[in-house]
Amino acid sequence: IPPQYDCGPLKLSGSSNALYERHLLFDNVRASSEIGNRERYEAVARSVRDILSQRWEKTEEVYDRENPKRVYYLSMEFLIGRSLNNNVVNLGLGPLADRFFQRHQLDELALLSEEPDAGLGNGGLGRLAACFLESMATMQLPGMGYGLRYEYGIFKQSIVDGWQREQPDNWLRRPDPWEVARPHLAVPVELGCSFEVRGGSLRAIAGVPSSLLGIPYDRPVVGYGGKTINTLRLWASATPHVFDFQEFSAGDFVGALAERLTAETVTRVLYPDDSTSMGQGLRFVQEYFLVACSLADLVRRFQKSNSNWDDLPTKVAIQLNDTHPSLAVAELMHILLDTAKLDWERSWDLTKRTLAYTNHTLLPEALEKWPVRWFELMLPRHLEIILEIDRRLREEVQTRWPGDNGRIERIAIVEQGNHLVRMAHLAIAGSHSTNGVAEIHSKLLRNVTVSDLAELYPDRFNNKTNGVTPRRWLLLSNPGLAECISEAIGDRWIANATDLERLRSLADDSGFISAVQNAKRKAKVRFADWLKAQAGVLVDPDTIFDSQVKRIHEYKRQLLNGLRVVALYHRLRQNPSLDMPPRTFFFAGKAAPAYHAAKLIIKFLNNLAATIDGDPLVRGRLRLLFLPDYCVSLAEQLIPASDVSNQISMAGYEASGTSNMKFMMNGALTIGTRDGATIEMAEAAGEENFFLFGLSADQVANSRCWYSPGWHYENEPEIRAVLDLILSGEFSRNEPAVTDALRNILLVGGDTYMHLADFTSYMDADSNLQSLYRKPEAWSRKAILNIAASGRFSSDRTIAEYARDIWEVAPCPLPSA
Ligand code: DL6
Repeated sequence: IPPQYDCGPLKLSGSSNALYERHLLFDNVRASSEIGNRERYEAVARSVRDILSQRWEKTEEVYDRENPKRVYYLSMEFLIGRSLNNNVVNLGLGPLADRFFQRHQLDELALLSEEPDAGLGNGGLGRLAACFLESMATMQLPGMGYGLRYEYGIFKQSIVDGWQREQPDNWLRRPDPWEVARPHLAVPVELGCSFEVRGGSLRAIAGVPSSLLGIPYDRPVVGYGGKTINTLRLWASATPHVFDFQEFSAGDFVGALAERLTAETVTRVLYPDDSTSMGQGLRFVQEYFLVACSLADLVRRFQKSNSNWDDLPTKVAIQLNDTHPSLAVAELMHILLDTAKLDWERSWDLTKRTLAYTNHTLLPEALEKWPVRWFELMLPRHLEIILEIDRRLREEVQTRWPGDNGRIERIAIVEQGNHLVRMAHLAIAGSHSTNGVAEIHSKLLRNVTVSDLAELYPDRFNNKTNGVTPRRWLLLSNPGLAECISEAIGDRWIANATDLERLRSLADDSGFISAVQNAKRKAKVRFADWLKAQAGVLVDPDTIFDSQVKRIHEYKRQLLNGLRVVALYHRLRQNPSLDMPPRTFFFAGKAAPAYHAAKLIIKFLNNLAATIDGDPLVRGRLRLLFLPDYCVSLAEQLIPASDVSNQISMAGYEASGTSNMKFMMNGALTIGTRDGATIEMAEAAGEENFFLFGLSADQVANSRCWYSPGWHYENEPEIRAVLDLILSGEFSRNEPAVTDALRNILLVGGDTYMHLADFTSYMDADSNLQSLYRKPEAWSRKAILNIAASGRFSSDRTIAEYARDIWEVAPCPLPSA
């Protein structure tokens, strides 16, 4: 992808001050004495949107005129976070904004924190989608995101008595200054049944077709340099019939509104589970709603500039982010067969060449399967199409491997007996590309999870290792380090992250080492100040900041990290004069509300924190903090401040990970297992610059059947001491249920995620880490080598690979101004 196209600076019509003052007055119509930070934030954000509007509109105009091949990224999740600072920086308005804040005597931080996080995602998958959109805009690729405009994003987490509590995230309570509603582009969506709300839940009425309306809300996606401004289009559900006036006149005032309420329910809330397909009918409707709206919209755009359906794959690439939008296979077939009136062969060929699928997990419980009867009820035509795809696929396998009925059943789309549609199989069969998100993940996907399909279609399978945008995750969130890097090697790295390689030669330069150390210290102090202001919690920047932040899941093994903290605590208590650098352990992450084991882990960590805090013997030497309500904004504060990144999943289970890359870019050293993209990161930086430990994915697979946690308990004294302490109720006084549940996870239940198998090597790696920390120069040298190697994990690289290998799209730059 050619790196840069110069189309001149943004043109400002009118001064930014005038824009701001106009918004402040006319949007509020209130005396200035009554105006608070929220209103000021809105006025600033609207002014920035005004500034970018022409370029945004121009981008679409150029795409319309040039008619390039476009990419559509379909995703049920976009974890955007805040936009104001990101848009200001990417538009190159940083200096202007500084002067502006000064002139108006505005507290920049207070104002920025008025913006709620757009939390339209659960974790890595949704944040990846947001990074990808930003990279596409930066690289001037004609890309567009399609998602849902959830009224409630990922729940707010609070901790009460150590337990997670969930509160709704009403992020749209105040008007969102970034979105532009486009009701004139609304799309009808037909369903084979109707719905009614009864007893608080949604009930389907079979045989009575109904329709919904998808209303698009657009958000700008500003590329770095402000040249291209792409669009994220989010669909909100509505009813085409606003109000039943007859019912209203007959006195049924609530009934008259029921249809509207039911329709709006579809995009009311994001499902807060990242790892199970929960078998919820509403989720199924959400997925179809996204697919139907987005395909209708992009087909309409395609038809505006193209008259031949055969051009579809040369003008349109649709990437399916996980199986969630994989109904697109049936929907596109439906459009081509029933609207365009093409025959089956041609429709199938066009469908496959247009669609591509990314798999993000091997966890069997997360691989979606939907009941056939839901299709019968809601999407009968799609079911016919899926059954025909299934019939032909079975025939193909039968021809290739005659009589191999077992193989036919393993490959089939419709699981006989259970009457389920395997959405991953549908996505693989109906697309030209299936990719995993790190080398090891793609290998396991191909060799284990869907090996039969991979044998049938070997050319479709490929790997695209994830990446993260260095704009948000370094330039914006760690200005001190960003500045120190730019002073050393110039600022080309911002849009060309491989330039960071040039830092390698500075790893032994004492001047650069101390600059990096100062930047880390500054980020730690900044985080400590922020935490104090946010939560009144004091942390000591002179301790090692050791972090594990991600969704709480057994396979991610926050519990293993907890065992490590217990071991260190135990060591200190046994030997108070032990020489150990002081440590602060940070945990943050949300558990799916119905995932009891994950919630128990949160409880245990909070109990542990309280015991350590209450023990004067370890005060100032050991601290554990569980930071509530993990979100993009919290990550932006904590990651730059961290010295140590924990990536400790059971090998073979973390598809890629992306927080690992953010920590690496910010100069944290990783203590981790050989899993996901961490393997490639260690290769890039040199394994000697990582603290790798634990069983490999092969070892895990080979030892699972005979693994015995009891053996480790009996034979490894520190494990026994740690477990005895936990099981004695030391951290859960008067809470025997907590202790029993932990005993069950770690011992009695067989320790499914093999915490005890990896514990000792984790502790050994931790000891190496402590020794290195005592040599600040050597530590910083490794940190620099990590930053230098992190360029490969920019989402620009990932997107360049998708663009070249899967989408075959090229940049479509705006002409020079
Ligand atoms: O690809 C983005 C992200 C990966 O980095 C994580 O390793 C992976 O767990 C996550 N996958 C999901 C899907 N469901 N589950 N579990 O969120 O994708």
